[in-house]
Amino acid sequence: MTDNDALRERIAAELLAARDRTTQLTSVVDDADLIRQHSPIMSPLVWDLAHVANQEELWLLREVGGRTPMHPEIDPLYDAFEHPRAERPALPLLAPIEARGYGHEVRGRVMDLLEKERFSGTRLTEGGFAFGMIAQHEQQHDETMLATHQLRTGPAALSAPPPPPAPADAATLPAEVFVPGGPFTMGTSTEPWALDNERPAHAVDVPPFYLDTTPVTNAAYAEFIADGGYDDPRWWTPDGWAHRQRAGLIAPLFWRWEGEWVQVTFGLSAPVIPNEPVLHVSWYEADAYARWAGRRLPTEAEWEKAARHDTATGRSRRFPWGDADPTPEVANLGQRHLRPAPAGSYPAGAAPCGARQLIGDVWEWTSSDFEPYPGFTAWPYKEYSEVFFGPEYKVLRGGAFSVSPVACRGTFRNWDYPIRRQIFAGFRTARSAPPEAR
Ligand code: AVJ
Ligand code: FE
Repeated sequence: MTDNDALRERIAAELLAARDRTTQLTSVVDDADLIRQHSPIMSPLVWDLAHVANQEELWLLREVGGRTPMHPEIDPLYDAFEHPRAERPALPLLAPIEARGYGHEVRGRVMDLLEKERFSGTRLTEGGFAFGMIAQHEQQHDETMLATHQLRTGPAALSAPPPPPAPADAATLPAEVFVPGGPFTMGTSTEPWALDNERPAHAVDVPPFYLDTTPVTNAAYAEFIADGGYDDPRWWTPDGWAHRQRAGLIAPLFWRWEGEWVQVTFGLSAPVIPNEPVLHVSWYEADAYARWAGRRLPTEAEWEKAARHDTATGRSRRFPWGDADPTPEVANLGQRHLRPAPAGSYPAGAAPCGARQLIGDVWEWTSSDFEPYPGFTAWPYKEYSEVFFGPEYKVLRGGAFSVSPVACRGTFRNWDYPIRRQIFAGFRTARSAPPEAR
């Protein structure tokens, strides 16, 4: 088999995996549920369904394949910049059966195109980039659709086996790990399907610091609540406190007090699991917790150094465990389970510094604003990253149980507003090493 044949097979498998997930998420509820808006901050599921097909048509059939538009009149409906999410239910959207048919048509033509693709001559096709970008795009919307499912009320529609129990050593792990100071390589210039905001690779000098070995657990977070953390402005930034007051925050989204903390997960209510990473907290809450704990959120550079820097060789790895793609033994990814695994899980996926679960389980808020790396150029379109750069978005790292492996790596950057809680976000905390530890 030639390298091109292997790439073609990998692409076909990734496109198929994405479509299987999309089909699953849009077939477990009825048409009325697909059309309904479950939250003003989310699109109706039927919008995501046609939007992924429309992006696939735009990038693979039109840009790569040079084909003429199939239905140019629907393009504006599925342009995320023309209509904010709250307006989308009122648009003359394709009905579920039409949206599925459109996706199927596009995919059939893409598979024909892929057969003859040589992956050379243009930057879009080099290494199969545009195909990888579209597989990632559909999987990103599959994650968004999973968040819509979590916001949806009514009988449970999704289920999955629980993650494996915590390994024996989880209870005796050190609370924090040490990451030595010095330069490391952040970002990538070689990962073929890395998106523009992950590029280029560049050296960053990171002073020595300590990082939590695992994400912050529900039990630890419940102590913050019980200690009056939500009522003490000392722990909050001014913006965070104003938001806490305005929004009436008292606990993570989907938590309810019933004599004990109870959490609703995809339509099922159950007591909060103490050793599970906390989920559905805003950046403001994560930041306040860290201050209460006498610590702080890690910067994005600290997070990536902990996850990728191999102190033995000085190289940055693709993932905490090395350069190999994720497997179920090293990380909780891909909606295989519909919740994070207990803190301390996946010893085989630990980073050289000893931190666990940096990839998978929960997205981790960092203290950093979403900004371009030195030497950044927008590619292939400004609306993926560039239009979002600036202080109003905070960076999240590491992916979650909700994220496909194709859209997750040590360099991958996600971002959102500091008030957002429907995303599958938790966090871990850090502290700078005192001078005597340097
Ligand atoms: C990278 C998750 C912030 O959902 O807004 C999907 C991904 N971009 N379609 C988003 C994305 C265009 C993006 N995030
Ligand atoms: Fe999109």
